[in-house]
This record gives sequence, C-alpha cells and structure tokens, in this order.
Amino acid sequence: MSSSVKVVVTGAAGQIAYSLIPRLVDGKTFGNRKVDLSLVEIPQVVSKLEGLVMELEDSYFPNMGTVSYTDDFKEASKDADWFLLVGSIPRGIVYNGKKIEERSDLLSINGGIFVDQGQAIGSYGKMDAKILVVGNPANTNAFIGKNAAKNNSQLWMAMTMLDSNRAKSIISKKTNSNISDIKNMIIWGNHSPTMYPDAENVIINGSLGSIFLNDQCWIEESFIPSVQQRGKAVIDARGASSATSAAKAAIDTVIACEQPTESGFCFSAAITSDGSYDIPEGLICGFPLIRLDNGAIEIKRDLSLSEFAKEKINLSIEELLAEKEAVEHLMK
Ligand code: NAX
Repeated sequence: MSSSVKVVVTGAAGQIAYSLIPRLVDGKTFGNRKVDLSLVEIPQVVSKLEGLVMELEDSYFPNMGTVSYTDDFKEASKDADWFLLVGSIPRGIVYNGKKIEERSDLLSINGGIFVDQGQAIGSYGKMDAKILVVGNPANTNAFIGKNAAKNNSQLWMAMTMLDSNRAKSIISKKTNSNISDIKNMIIWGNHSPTMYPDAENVIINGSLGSIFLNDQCWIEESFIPSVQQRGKAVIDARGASSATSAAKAAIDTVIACEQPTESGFCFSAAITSDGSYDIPEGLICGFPLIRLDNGAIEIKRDLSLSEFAKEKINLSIEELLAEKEAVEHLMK
C-alpha cells in the first residue's frame, strides 16, 4: 500500500467540507498514511479556501501532506485516489436568474457539473480511484458522473451512510442498545425521502431485526418515516442542512472502504447495480456492501427481503428510473 493518499474534495468552502476536511488528515481515516489534499471550489468562492488552508496548517496534523486549492477540477484530479464530491448547487438558490425549486431543475444543473467532473476523473484520476458523491441528488449525480468517466476500474458511490447512522440512532433508543451494537443497517434505493431503511436485516445485539423488532406498526409509522424525513427535521430545527453528521458519515464510508469488512457484516452505500436483488442493472442504488481483503467492494448478496421490503424498494427504484429519464440528455 502506498504511504500517501491523494484526496480531492469539492464544495471545499461549504458547511459539510468544513467538518470533513480536518478529519481526513487527523490520522484516523487513513491510518499512518500521509494525506495530500486537493480542494476545489467554484471561481467565485475559491479564494476563501486560503483561510481554510491557513487553519489546517495551524491545527498540527502530523499526517497532513500537501494542501492545494483550485477552481480547475481537471488539475485537481491528477492521480487522485479518492474523490469526495460534496459540491453542488442546492435547492432554493437563484442560478442564472432562476430560483431552483424543482427536482428536475436541480437534476439538470448538477447533472451538467457531474458530466465534466466525471470526464476528468475517468481521464486523470487513479485507475482504482474511489468516488463518493455527497452533493444532491447524490445517486443520479453519481450515475451521470460514472457514465461520463468511462472508466470501469474506478468505483462510483453515492452516500447513504448518514441515513444509516440516523437509523442506527433511532433503533438504539427504541431498543435501549448501545449504538455500536447495531450493525448491517442498510439503506436501499435512492438517497431521498423514498429510501428504504431495512429494519429486518439490521443486527441488534447479535439478533436479526426481523426477530428483535417485531412491532410492524412502529416500523411503518414511526421508524421508516423518521429516517426518511430526518434531513428535513434537521433543517427545520437548525435553519441549515446537516453538516457535521454528513461529514462524519462521509468519513465512515471512506473507512468502511479502506478496511476489510468483518465476516458476516456489511455497510451502506449506493453503487452501480449488477442486477442483484432484481434492481435494474446500471442504476446507482443503495445496497449492503462488503469490502474484501483484496480491496474490492462487493454487494452482499445473501440478505432476505420480505414482500413488504420489496414493495418499498420498488418505490425508490421507480424514482431512480424517473431521474434517469430526466437526465437522459446528459448521458450521450
Ligand atoms: P454548502 O452550500 O454549504 O456548500 C456547497 C459548496 O459547493 C459551496 O461552497 C459551493 O460553492 C460549492 N460548489 C458548487 N458547485 C461546485 C462545483 N461545480 N465544484 C466545486 N464546488 C462547488 O452545502 P453543504 O451543506 O456543504 O452540502 C453540500 C451538498 O451535500 C448539498 O448538495 C446537500 O444537499 C448534500 N447533502 C447530502 C447528504 C447525503 O447524505 N448524501 C446529506 C447532507 C447534505 O444535505
């Protein structure tokens, strides 16, 4: 294994990145390796990164390697091992004179960004680069980026770890368990309010959720909607979207991909479907994943899905298919 790792972070002057970037160099995420950071922002904002770089330098991170910042994504991409694509245009802002409120507008604007970034990653990133899309709509942005990259040796993911962590927290309170005793908390489908948090395959203190959590009414009326709507609840309470928890979830995803998964366990992220669990091939969908000893990331294929689960996952798949159709013009 190389003694250094190069990580590109977009949206580096944003809320999530401010919590995320220090954790990349704190010696826990990548172990002893030196971490070279390449921070990317849009031209209007890029100069602000000088202040962030000053803070990083002042923080005494022995594992921090080189730090650079730019608005040129191609330049940033060269030989990068990891891409954390956090930057995107959020809903509600005025973009080119138009207020962006519809999901279709959001898909189109951000889709365009991910075509360019995907092409650069495919051409200039390392052949075994891993890409985690955080910026919304995360699954479809990853779908567009992967298509543009035309490099099947790289791994594209969209983040569902925050949803998984939220679900673990709810289950730990419900069952009076320690959060670390809750494993295999999988989020199926899209990172959107149609996601399906799987309370049947979750493992709580060594027992399957389908045995341990036998209150279907709580699952349907409280657990699932609470996970699906948690992002909105945070915005309502904080007046801003989840930032610290999103950054922690991105770090958790990187760590899950860097270290072999313990036998029998899995973690949550969205990757390209290979048709497993009858999910249409090619869609970027939330799955149970394992990181093998050789570094490969695979779908764990031995979970059972009830009819209820299949119905819920199908709703999310329908949404992903509709998003795919809405961005067809970007897939040339
Ligand atoms: P902020 O608005 O604070 O920061 C976003 C930053 O991205 C801005 O500084 C902006 O200038 C930059 N940016 C925009 N286009 C860019 C481009 N083409 N290249 C580089 N930088 C670019 O948002 P923040 O709170 O940090 O959230 C970032 C994204 O994460 C949003 O799309 C948000 O919806 C998404 N989230 C995704 C989550 C997930 O679980 N997948 C959860 C948290 C969050 O809602």
